[in-house]
Amino acid sequence: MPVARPETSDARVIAHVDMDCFYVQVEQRKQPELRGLPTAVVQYNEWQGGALIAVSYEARGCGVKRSMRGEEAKAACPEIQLVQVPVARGKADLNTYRSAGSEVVSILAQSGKCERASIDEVYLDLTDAAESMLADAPPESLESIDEEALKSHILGMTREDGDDFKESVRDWICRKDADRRDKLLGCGIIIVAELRKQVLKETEFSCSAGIAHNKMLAKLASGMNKPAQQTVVPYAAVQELLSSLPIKKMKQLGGKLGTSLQTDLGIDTVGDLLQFSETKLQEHYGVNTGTWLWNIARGISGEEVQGRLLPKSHGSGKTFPGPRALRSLSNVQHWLNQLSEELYERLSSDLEQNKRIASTLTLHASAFRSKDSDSHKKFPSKSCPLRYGVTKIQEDAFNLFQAALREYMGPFGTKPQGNKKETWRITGLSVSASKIVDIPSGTSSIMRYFQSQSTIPSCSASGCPQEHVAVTPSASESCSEQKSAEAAMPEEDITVTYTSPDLDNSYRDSDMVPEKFPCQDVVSCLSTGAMEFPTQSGSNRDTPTKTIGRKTNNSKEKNGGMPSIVDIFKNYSATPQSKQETQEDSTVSLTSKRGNLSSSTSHSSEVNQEVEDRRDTEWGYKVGEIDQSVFDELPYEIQREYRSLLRPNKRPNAGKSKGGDGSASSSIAHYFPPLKR
Ligand code: TTP
Repeated sequence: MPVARPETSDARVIAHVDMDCFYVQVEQRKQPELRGLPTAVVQYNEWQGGALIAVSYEARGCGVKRSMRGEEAKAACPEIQLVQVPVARGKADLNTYRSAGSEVVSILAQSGKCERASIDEVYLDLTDAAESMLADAPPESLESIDEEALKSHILGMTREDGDDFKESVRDWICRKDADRRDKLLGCGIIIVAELRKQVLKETEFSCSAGIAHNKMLAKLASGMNKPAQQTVVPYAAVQELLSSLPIKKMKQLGGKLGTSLQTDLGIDTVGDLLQFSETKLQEHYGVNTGTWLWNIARGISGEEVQGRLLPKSHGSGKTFPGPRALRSLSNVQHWLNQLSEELYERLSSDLEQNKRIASTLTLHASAFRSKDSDSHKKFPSKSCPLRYGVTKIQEDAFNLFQAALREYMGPFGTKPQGNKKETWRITGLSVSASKIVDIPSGTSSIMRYFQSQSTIPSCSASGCPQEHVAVTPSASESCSEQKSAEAAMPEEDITVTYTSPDLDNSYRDSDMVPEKFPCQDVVSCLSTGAMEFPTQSGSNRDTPTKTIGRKTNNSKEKNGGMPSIVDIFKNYSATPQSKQETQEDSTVSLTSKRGNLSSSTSHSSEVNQEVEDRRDTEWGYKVGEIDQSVFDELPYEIQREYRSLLRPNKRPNAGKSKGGDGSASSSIAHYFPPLKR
């Protein structure tokens, strides 16, 4: 079946910037005497000197690898300097690295659209900058070209024997007869070299970069020549680059899909994919994946640079390998408390600094059962609406854990020690917060609003509350189970990277969606809204709930005179108004009430209460101030609802709530919940 092709965008200039041995560089900046010495950062764990998580290039030269432990590294390179990762709450504390990454991002972001892809990786869309340069000061018109640019590796560049490398690069960049795509890349080379020098000067960190016409190719190129170098993929070199590239090296093919391509279709390299027609690939993997595979085999990727400087989710995790595995509920609770504290700290600073709120709390764990034929069964991940407040997060995380444990252990109970046949061990725990959105401008009291939430029912240990509480933007979300096979823990205590096959790819900063996750990755999909949450029996999706914004059909009359957020959006974008009307209507009030919120009490009393409550706490919401990016950042189902408001005729089940229960379709109303007791 033919599918719309993504825009090939081969005249775009995209860079992928990747810091070199990042944690080591951060530690070396702290301790300059370590510069130039073989150095490695080791995990917080003294066993055999701790696992190495970052290795300097000097140490790599002596044969030290990231897969080693401290003692092995010492044996390979006796002069190696081992620096322990900073520690807080008995676990690795990555804050220093996060801030260092932010320093880099703030420099790079000045050059164009910038997407922070992980703790030490950034994508840049430099198309505009390159086009301006080409128009105003093309490379051939420059008196000299910076040395750093002349050191670039240009894939497929031909050189005669004896040609000077830098001269060849200069010629390539300045070719008058080059096509426009190459000319733009030539400008990209100069711009990226300049940026990398600026990063080095201002932060003391070196980085490498890939420059190409799309993100996929730029990412592939950035790792090809490290450290402190840049690699360019001209359009003409794409096929050669891909033809020998092992299929598993391709982003999103490191997991099951890559394995299936190898075993089911006998594909070893990306180039091998070319033998298969689009229809054939679609037959095997479905329409979208088939088309996607067909495209990547040709170096086509329509993925845009997102323009996102802040993380999509926050997470805090720890692993308990080998004998450290947790085996009692009280131990699990202890660690969940630590992790939740850290998570809350980060949520609070995100709220404070960036005016952003997260709405979903997810618990991931890895575990094994002894004396059990099914010992590889995955520990289910669980989510519930996120309630602001450290004790609430702690409570909910523990309840989610217990619900997951019950499911994991099956009908024979969860007693770890009581029944010798059924014991469990937890080898990794993490809590993460996702579905993060900006608070619209003009809502200055919202922080007080979130900080003042107190007596709200939590996810119960039996699973999830029957009636969810509209305390967070997506309180209509039910507790959910994440079945994805890729549902790995975001990993902070990185030892797990080397010990648990479940967790491969889930390294680095847990607040970033790891680049290497396939789309079905939990964190990624939560953040992008791409994941469907399966309904869990007993969740509020099965339970009729009433919500003000939806029940009143968005009408002011029915809503006790108070417009819902749905009305605001509707008026703002769908109904053009005269200037006079716009001015009159452009400021509406959303009411907030400190204290308990419930989404399923009597509607009329809620409305009356709301009217009263407006006197208590309220914030003005200027329609003209709604930042359009708010919509893009909204969870998918809310975007969908919003968009359906813009296209009322196409709105599915207009006037009805999804599934007839009123809960699933109330997302916008829940998103900025009206206040009630
Ligand atoms: P990477 O970018 O994968 O590696 P790197 O920056 O150390 O080295 P390179 O020059 O080859 O890019 O990871 C960035 C940081 O993430 C790294 O410095 C430490 C951390 N990290 C882990 O904590 N665990 C891991 O398993 C990996 C791969 C990285």
